[in-house]
Amino acid sequence: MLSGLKDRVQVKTILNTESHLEGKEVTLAGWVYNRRAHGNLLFIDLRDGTGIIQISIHKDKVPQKVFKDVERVTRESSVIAKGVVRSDRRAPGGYEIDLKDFHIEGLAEEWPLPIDAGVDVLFDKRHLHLRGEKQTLIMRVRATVFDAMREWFKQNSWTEVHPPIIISASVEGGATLFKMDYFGEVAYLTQSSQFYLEAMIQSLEKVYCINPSFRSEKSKTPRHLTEFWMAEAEAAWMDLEDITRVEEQLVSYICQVVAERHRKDLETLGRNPDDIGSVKPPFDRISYREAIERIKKKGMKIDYGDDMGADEESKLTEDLHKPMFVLEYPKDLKAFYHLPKPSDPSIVMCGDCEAPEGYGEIIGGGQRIHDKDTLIKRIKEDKLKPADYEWYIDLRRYGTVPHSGFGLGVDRLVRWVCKLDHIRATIPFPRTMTRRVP
Ligand code: NSS
Repeated sequence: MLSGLKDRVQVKTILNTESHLEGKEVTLAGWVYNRRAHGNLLFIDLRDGTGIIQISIHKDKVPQKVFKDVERVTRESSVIAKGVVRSDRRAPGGYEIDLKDFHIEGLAEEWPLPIDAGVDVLFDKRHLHLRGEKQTLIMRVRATVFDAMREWFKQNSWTEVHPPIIISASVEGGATLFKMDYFGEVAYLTQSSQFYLEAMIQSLEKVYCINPSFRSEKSKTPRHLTEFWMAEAEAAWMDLEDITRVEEQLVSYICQVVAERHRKDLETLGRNPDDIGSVKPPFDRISYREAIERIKKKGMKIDYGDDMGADEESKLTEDLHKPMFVLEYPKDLKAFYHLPKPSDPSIVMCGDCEAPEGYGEIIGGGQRIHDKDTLIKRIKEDKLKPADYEWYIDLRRYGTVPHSGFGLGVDRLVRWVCKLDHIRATIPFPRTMTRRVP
């Protein structure tokens, strides 16, 4: 352990009344979040990895050198502070520290992010911007979303698997593939791990993965990243309704866990935790046809057969309080692998899950084609080469079964849960059409 940090206590422990640290001397290590002066009295808000606490410094009660150091310390300097814990109802967390000793570890240069910094400046300096209170809370909620997903899958006997990121053929159409030189051959970054999950259900039946996915989408919208995180699941012997039930249970579990573990954080972010905590199955299910009718009634110009974009989905979901499924799209709007509806092959057995309050699509999924000849026909209809999908077609040659799956856009879910304007705030270092630094 670093010398001088032997008695270190983290902020969360001090603020927890059950730690009974009142009157005790403690060592804190962290960063200067804020500093204020009232004549002979200085205040520092000290931040560590667990929270923020106020430190008060009386000119008369500390050695001159300590007071001078506090006077010169700058915002975001890293410091070690020793002091006595005092309960104070006026202090933000109910406790504050009376400073005794102070050491500046790294004196920070002038903080380059002014209060009124615009979005571009904040994201140019994202490595620093991430220290903000709101950004920290979002990262905590995001981590809990990942925890909750793994908990739910584990509780329901799904096996986590690890598909490759470097792939050889498109899943969601060639237009959005990131291409790279692979020792003189062509390879791509994965758009979705779906096909690899489909290869693993014959041995494990219910599998999932949580992976980054990549799409070179020229979309400058508040819900598109070029590198985003998808939680994908695939199960043998499940049809569209079975997998839809899986999706609503998973989403509800995530929402309830986040609402329970992050009540205060959500409030700080401007999200009423009860909005999220009340999300429970079943979610409404409507057909694509019905969705188009609803959007039309709300005054937008759209016809049966048109794709729903962000604006249309916003309209469709603006009055909802919990997610809703839109099922059975025309086949021309979806990738080739979706199962055609037996009674009307112009429609496919797919389902998108739409988040409420205008947030729109968070999940795409459905039942897959499990018949070899139908699959080859659909690959050709989409002007793709069956040869590129040889191993995928193979899965239909050896013990094929009806099966279904889905992909949940985790960043989009975090955006909705945290009530954020833009998806870029959900991920530490967003990648968009115009950003790959830092
Ligand atoms: O294209 S999807 O709708 N579906 C698939 O990729 C399937 N192959 C998944 C599967 O069945 N295993 O994408 C799934 C979700 C979609 O609903 C969004 O929530 C999210 O992935 N998604 C994105 N999030 C952020 N940025 C971008 N560009 C993006 N594209 C999809």
